[in-house]
Amino acid sequence: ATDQTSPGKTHNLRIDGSRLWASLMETAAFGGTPAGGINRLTLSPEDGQVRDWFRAACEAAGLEVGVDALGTQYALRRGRDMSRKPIACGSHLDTQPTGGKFDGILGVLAGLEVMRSLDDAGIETEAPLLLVNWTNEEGSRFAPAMMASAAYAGEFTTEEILAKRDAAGISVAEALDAIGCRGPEPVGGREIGAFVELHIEQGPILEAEGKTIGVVEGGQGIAWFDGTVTGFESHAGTTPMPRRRDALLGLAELALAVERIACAHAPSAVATMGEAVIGAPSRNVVPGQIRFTLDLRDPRSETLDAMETALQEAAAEIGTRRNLAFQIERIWRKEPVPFDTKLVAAVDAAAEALGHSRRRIISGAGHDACNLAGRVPTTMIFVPCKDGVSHNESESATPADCAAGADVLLHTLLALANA
Ligand code: HGY
Ligand code: MN
Ligand code: MN
Ligand code: MN
Repeated sequence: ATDQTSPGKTHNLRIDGSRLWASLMETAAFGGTPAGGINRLTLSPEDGQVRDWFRAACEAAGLEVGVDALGTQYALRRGRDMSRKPIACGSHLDTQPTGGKFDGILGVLAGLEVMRSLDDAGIETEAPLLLVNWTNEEGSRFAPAMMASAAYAGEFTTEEILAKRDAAGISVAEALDAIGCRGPEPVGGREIGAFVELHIEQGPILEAEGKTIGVVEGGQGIAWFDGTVTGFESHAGTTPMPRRRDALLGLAELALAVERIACAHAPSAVATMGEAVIGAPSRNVVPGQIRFTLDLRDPRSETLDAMETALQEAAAEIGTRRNLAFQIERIWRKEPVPFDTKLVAAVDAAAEALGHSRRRIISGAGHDACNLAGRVPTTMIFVPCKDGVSHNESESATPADCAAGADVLLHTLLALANA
């Protein structure tokens, strides 16, 4: 390759937006749903299919693909100076059960498109580049979310993660082996010089303000809880209302209390009771036990603390009044994380040079970048999604915005790799 690393030579380089869009639409078939969404839970057969597609596409683009003990895929593009740590990009290929075509996979396929475009232009970077598919970002099947990147960052041991089980009792180890994607590399074994993740915003701000690029300054804090509320099963026809210990009514009161707790810290705090499963449900039995989950978020740690205290107090008050037993345990907490200011500036400069409207923003969603930031210089790039909707089958984005995000990714990576 001719010496194409000098900035002037790459200034006008752009990714191939239609090739990126074609890859997004092609991979949407893996776990595609009749409503046009994607149901591709981590380590499901559909996840296995998209991983195979991804490996083949990386190899076709001349990348060297490695896999670690949690199935995370690393695709390396060699640079002129292989003594330097690679500049990485990527995201995740797994989705929520009611997922869409862009959450996670846009960051992975935009990274692939960057590699393809550099190849087409015969450009060699100084530092190597690395494209990563992190296992189980969504946390829907196996908690916590952003699991493999958390292990990479040293927050969990590989053994701890392999032992985690889903609702059907299947362990991460068994699920990895079921689709044959447990790799030989140790988790965290690869050095990364910097990590830049492109992602849809999954919120309404960029679209509402007519901005193309979100220059992400950090991620908010997250706290996850597992809870049970225990009352007493009894006959639907013969149990007078005042004598009932109805677990569902208690949980309903708690759900409304949690909404009030979040609104007390408006506009930033959010709270979600995303799962509630009645044990032994029956139309003519007063519910006696319910298992539920809670997800609390805010950009400030102190607010998360205050929300957790208020939650426990509300549960105690409802439990006493309704003669119910609440058991609520925090199973995961991710502190608010600031991204690397130099990298944030590099994204800003790339978006400016490309002439894209932009604004600084904090991520409401958790991302693998939020874990990487604990170990390597990290930042993110956002593009809008329609109506700010995500974790919904109707999730959508435009070809132009996806291409704009990928171009900002391309030029941010070039700036970092040739610095
Ligand atoms: O929950 C999250 O924020 C992430 O998108 N899984
Ligand atoms: Mn995501
Ligand atoms: Mn998601
Ligand atoms: Mn995420």
